[in-house]
Amino acid sequence: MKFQTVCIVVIVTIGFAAGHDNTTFPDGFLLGAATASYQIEGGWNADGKGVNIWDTLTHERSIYVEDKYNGDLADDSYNLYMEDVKHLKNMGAQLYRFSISWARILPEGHDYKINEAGIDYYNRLINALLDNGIEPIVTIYHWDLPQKLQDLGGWPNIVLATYNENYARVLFKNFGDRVKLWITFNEPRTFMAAYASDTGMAPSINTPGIGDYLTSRTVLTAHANIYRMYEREFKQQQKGKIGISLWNVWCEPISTNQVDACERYQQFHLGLRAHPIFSESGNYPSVPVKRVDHNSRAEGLTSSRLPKITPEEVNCRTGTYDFLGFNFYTSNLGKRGVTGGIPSKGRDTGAILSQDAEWPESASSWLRVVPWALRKQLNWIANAYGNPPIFVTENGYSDYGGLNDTSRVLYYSEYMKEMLKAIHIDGVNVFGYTAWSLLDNFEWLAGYTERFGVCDVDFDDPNRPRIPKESAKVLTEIFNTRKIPERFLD
Ligand code: GBH
Repeated sequence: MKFQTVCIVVIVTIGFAAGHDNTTFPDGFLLGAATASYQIEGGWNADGKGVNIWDTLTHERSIYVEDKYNGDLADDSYNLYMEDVKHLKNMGAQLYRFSISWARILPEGHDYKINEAGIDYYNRLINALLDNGIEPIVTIYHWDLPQKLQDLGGWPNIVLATYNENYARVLFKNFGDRVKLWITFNEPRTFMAAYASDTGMAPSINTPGIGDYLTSRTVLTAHANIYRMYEREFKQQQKGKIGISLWNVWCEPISTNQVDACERYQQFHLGLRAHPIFSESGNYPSVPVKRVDHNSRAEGLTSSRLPKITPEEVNCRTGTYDFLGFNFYTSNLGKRGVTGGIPSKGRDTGAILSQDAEWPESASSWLRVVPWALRKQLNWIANAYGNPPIFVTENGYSDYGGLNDTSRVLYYSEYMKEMLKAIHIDGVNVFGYTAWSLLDNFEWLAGYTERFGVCDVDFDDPNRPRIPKESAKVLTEIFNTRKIPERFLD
């Protein structure tokens, strides 16, 4: 504790010495916007693309999607990507985070059949970005698993780690000469939950407390193997950086005697993935292991539902990062208590969550506006993992649409202010930020009913015109001046 206090004081002094004020982005800080393939591309069966689990879910079980709609056309970025590049350029974005559709590159998931039209598409996009001075930051997997791999059981099947590594190699080979920032996975926490309920995200498989932990294991194996493979085969020549994007919701103790419930929540929802990669132990944090082992025994199981990490795996995993990607939107209130079926991760976690009715709402039931929580969460990460370089890969706000998005403008300015306090006052090592999202897009199970874009898209118009909202104009100002405008300072 003492040591930390000393560090913070030193950093503040350096900050002032260099002439920074707390509402200015540090030199070299990267600013841009983000999207994901299934949410924007469309072209679901164009030019040899294979079927993925979101095609299957939206076509066969559209009842799960709020407006029964799908990503068949979405923003049509498969054809209109130059429009996206134009808007990024107009905003002064330094970088663009997008994801690659696995089934567009490898229609069946395996690397024996490469779809050249898919390679061409991403080559055109990457080259257009670079021609306009925008750096690509590429997510290798943002939830659109090739259906053929789901047919083998999907992520709970450990063999997917190998197939995922083979897919990543195809990307490094084809795009690594120009792409220098890579993200292995977007939000394992979210897509592991897709194996814990049959009314949820694709593939919507009901194996709670088991399939979700197996998914988590496969992801950790794949991430580490991809990192090591890049080191062995590409890094020397391509000189890129690799991270993983983790999602978490801050947990604020509902009262001062409930701190342990929120700490446990952090360990289950963030620590289970972050600890093996970012801590020196290379292993799971101890609290979740003990609790899942205990519950497994109580349920009469001979082996724990949380598969152990072997000593060889520990060595391979720790330090497999150049940065920690972090997606952050909102906060919960937490207290001790048991919720969820037997077995389930919710039950294992032992925290009951709610939100404060005073926190301003968005169009998404889970998302309330709680800017200070970002600063607390960033500090939690910095303290837990030795202050690693953090890239905020997602942060954003949903409404029901419209160009005059005052609430989103406030959301961005308030969250950015808190992030800058974490950087300047607390010394947290955040080096980049991409706003979610560049465009209104297919918001998964919410379909097109919730809008996260800073550019409006008209989904009734087959030409999918994009129009910058008020928030895009404010981000333009922030990206260009590299500080929070005077009028948003209290
Ligand atoms: C991110 O997920 C995703 O990376 C991105 O693709 C997405 O568009 C963006 O956020 C906005 O949601 O319907 O009550 O079951 C953030 C985490 C996980 C939040 C799934 C919504 C579903 C809540 N998301 N969750 S619910």
